[in-house]
Amino acid sequence: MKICVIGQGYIGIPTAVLFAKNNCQVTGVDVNETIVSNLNKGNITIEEPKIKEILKTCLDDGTYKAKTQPEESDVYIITVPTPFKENSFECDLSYVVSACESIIPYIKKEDLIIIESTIAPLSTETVVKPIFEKEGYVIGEDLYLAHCPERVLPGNILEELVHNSRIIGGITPQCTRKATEIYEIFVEGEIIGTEAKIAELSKCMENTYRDVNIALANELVKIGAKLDIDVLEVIKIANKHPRVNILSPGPGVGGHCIAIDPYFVYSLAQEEAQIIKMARDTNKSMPDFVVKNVKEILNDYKENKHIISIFGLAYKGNSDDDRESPSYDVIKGLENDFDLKIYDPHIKFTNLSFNEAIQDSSLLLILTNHDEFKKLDFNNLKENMKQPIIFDTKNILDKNNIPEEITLFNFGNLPKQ
Ligand code: SAJ
Repeated sequence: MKICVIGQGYIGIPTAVLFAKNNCQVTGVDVNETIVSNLNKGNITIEEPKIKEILKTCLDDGTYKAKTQPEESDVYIITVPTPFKENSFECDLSYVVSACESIIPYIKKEDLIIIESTIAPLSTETVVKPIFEKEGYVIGEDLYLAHCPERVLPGNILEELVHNSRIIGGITPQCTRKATEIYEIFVEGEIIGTEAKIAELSKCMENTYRDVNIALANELVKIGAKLDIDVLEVIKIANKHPRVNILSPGPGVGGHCIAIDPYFVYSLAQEEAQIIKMARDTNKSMPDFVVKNVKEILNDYKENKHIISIFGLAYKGNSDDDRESPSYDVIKGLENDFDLKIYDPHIKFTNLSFNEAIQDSSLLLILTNHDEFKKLDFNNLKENMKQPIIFDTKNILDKNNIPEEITLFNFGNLPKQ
């Protein structure tokens, strides 16, 4: 079985190596020459457990190679990014379209094409299918097409690719059957056959569900600040109910998925998708809310240029991924009034050490839940910060473990508004 995986990013690389590990002959294709040459040397730019070792084995076994051009295969899997268009919120399919066009010279009858990239509902039918029909193929008879959205959590991708359930949305039942056979190669979770448009909307709604739930938690933070109620305690207690699970509030929703996919649904049904849009707006308002509270905490900021230690650029804990990270909006809101020292042990281009980042600082602002930030050296903070104040927007520090001399703010005890 020869498989071409177009797009060697967070999803494309793990998918390619899993097929390669399971005795398929895999070509990982990416337009970026540096990524390709690095992959061929066994170097990986993404931070993901076990991936480097598996890539090395596949390169040694000759089951994986990376190239800048596709080559003739039996299966083509598209794993390229799908951003949204800023002005219309529509799903930008340009990378998917050019990936599909790039395989046209190589495809032949009986081949299978799979779109894994998250796409707006109906895109497989109305945008992708015509690209191949124009070449004279009848989809479902001599070429097979399916949308099989990836649903894995960065940080745990290899594990989830194998064990999560997998949605297989064929354009016809025969397309679904063909794509099912492919994922059976390594998927141990349930394989759910359905239609392409159902797969598309299910995937978008999974991420939308999470966005709406996070927005509810973030809205609750604002309510708590107004009513002077510790909402972190409220969430803890409410979640003891067997059918309640309010997610965690934070400085905003980052990443390339949850902060984007809800717009794909909204753009197609703007009047109907009211809650979806409101949730996006609420989550997008959180960086400003953090900035406003920082200014409350350091309320003499107009007279004194304070140093703030920004802890975390990555959009999620223990990750090196800073795509759509709310930290950038927080930084934008603070940089004119404060001297910012940015510290993130997972992001290579932030080169300050812990000590440099906290020296003479008036506030340590936690924006990412990296494990390193959960075990702070409080003596060091007391000795070297100008004033030992922490604002923990991710609720990773337990107030009961903080020494008396350190002031801790979080979303449960914001300064009086
Ligand atoms: N976040 C909160 N509060 C929470 C949970 C998350 O503020 O309680 C924030 C995080 O800090 C982060 C953002 O949301 O900034 C998203 O992080 P995440 O870890 O929840 O999810 P992603 O974006 O990394 O991955 C999601 C996953 N989708 C769901 O859990 C429904 C993953 O399974 C998808 O495969 C992925 O999107 C994707 O590629 O679509």
